[in-house]
Amino acid sequence: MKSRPPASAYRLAHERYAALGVDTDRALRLASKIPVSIPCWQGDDVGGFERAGGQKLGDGLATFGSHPGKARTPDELRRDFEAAMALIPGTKRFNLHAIYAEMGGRYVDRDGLGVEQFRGWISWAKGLGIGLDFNQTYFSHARVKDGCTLTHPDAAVRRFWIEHGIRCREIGAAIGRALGRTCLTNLWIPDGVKDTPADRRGPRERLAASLDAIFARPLNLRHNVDSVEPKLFGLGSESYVPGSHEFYLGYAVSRGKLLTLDAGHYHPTESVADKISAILQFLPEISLHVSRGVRWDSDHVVTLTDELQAIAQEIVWGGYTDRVRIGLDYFDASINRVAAWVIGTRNMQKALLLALVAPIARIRAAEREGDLTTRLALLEEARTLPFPAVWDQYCLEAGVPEGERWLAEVKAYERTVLRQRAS
Ligand code: RNT
Ligand code: ZN
Repeated sequence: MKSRPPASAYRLAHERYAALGVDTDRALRLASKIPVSIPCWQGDDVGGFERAGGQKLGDGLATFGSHPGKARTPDELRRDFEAAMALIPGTKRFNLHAIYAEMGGRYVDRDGLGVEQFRGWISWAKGLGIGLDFNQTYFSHARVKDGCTLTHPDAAVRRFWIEHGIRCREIGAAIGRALGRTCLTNLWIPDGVKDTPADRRGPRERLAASLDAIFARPLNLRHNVDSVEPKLFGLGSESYVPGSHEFYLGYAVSRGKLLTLDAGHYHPTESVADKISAILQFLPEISLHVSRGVRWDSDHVVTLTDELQAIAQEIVWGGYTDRVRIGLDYFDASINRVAAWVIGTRNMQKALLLALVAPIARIRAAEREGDLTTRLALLEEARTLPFPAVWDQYCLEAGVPEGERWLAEVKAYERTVLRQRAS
């Protein structure tokens, strides 16, 4: 699709940015190398393929909407993602959950999963030249008891889920080894209670012990790295979540694990962007679930908000691109799911590119000199520099449609593929 020569709009933008000391050609090169991990679960409303027809979503997560054409099989999901990939510039990874196991006609429960159930995904990813990430699935299952898994008072419940945790790390390591790219295996549990608990200590002690059992075996860090994901509250866990931010921050720092900051998991006025440089004083690496919280939901499609821009600025301006594993986390069943992938991921990449072309050297110089007026003035001017021409150039160089031209392709895919799927 490299159909056109660099637009004159880009040449003008290049000059305009150069006047502020910014090299947009360099920014384009850097942006294209920052990987973004795209959630497989946006493609089928977090259903997975454990059983034909998908698993009923539950245990703290919910999707709304019934846009036609959701993927019903791994092949459909792969095909849909390839359609999205063709419209997304930059380096992409695909983020799997354990429920996306391919059973091949023989059901295996979560405590029995192994790499065999993920070979199809591995060879597909290899063919596309992309990396994979992985997640334990601690929801949508009968062994989630009273909304709890690793913190449950019943040792048999905990044992089942500890085994699942162990299996998934090993799958992650096998994925990383096979693809030659480190897999991030991320652990989130829905455990929590609806109303005020009488014991906040017990579940946290059990969680720490369960996690230690899951992580007991050291794995080659070139193959797999583990991350733990805190949450403030969830559906049905409004009053108490043992795996809170403080809990997992302490756990990650003391055990040398990554921490996953999900942008939808905090108080609405709390800035995830601000946490990045704080936590990176004490952890070598973190991972992100870039998301968008709306009232009580934490998983709306990522849009180009100030918060998203602030996150990208912290990563880029802080010099942290190799210490933050950027992943997205959202699921919306009310719009075309391929479009949801494209919109959310392109927004993440726009935010990264925006941060890369900001005249940060000038802004920081002003700050160092105590010229706070110039700092504010330039931060505000940076918002309306001719960024669209730079973004379009980025898309053209990546061979994907610029501007809104991707939408026509998604609409065509909806007509010819998605609407042909019987619901
Ligand atoms: C839930 C967590 C978790 C999930 C995915 C599906 O609140 O954010 O990351 O969204 O694993
Ligand atoms: Zn998340």
